[in-house]
Amino acid sequence: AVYPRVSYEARRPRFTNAVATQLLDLIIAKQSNLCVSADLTKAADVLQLADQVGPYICMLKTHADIIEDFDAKFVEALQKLAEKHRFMIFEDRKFADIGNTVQHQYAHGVHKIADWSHIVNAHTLPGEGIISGLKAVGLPKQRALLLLAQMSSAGTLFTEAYTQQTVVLADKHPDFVIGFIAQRALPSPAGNDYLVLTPGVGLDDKGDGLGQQYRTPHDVLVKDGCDVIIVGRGIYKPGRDPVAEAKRYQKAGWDAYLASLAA
Ligand code: S5P
Repeated sequence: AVYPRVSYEARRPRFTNAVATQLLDLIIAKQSNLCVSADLTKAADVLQLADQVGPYICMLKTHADIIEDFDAKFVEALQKLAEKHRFMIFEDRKFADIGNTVQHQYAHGVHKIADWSHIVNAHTLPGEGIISGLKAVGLPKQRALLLLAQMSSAGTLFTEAYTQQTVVLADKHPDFVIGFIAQRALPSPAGNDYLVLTPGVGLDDKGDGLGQQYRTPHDVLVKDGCDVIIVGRGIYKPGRDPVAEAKRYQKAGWDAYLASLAA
């Protein structure tokens, strides 16, 4: 394989951040590298989906700012489901401002993301301050950060140099940055290990008419060495059975992981 696969077990001791080791433990215990993206606009619908797919996932990804009736009760219910089914919560906030501003966006406002989301993500466009700012809020609460190093959409402005610079920025904060949102494995010049979470995964569709591009679990795990597949509409699109689809993607993701180990 182009990207030699090391097992989740063997990589676990390489991480110092508790969220990363917890996530790897869940992946191994549940045999699931599936993150479901619950992009629904009603709190009850997000909670229902989380309860349905919970047994089959390692992580649930949210967009808190699209939930019309977001409140503290929703957060409490989501946390209960995360404990019941044992999955991590990833608020896909994609911070992109200066350090001081993202600190407020992370800790305060309506969503108080740092209080409930194990993992958040950020663009590196503003420079290192965005990581330092988020880390000052998140690390004391035992949280973790993913950096956007690539995107799945057509015509992204990400360049190879930007992607590489993002890895270099991660290498300055390996205690808080546990990985990337990217489309392939990204080796670190400093020798750190990072988890690569990959959106734009679908078994039935090629795109969505708005630039999203889908590849299969096999493509991203075997060919491109990624670690976690992020699947949204492939699982909850109207007409699809979320439980059946979650099981299907869990199996596809795990089979691809096993295939990549053997490759
Ligand atoms: O490059 C990216 C990064 C992200 S986080 N491409 C993406 O699609 N995402 C997110 O993954 C996006 O915001 C959405 O929540 C999810 C993909 O959803 P799907 O329905 O297309 O599977």
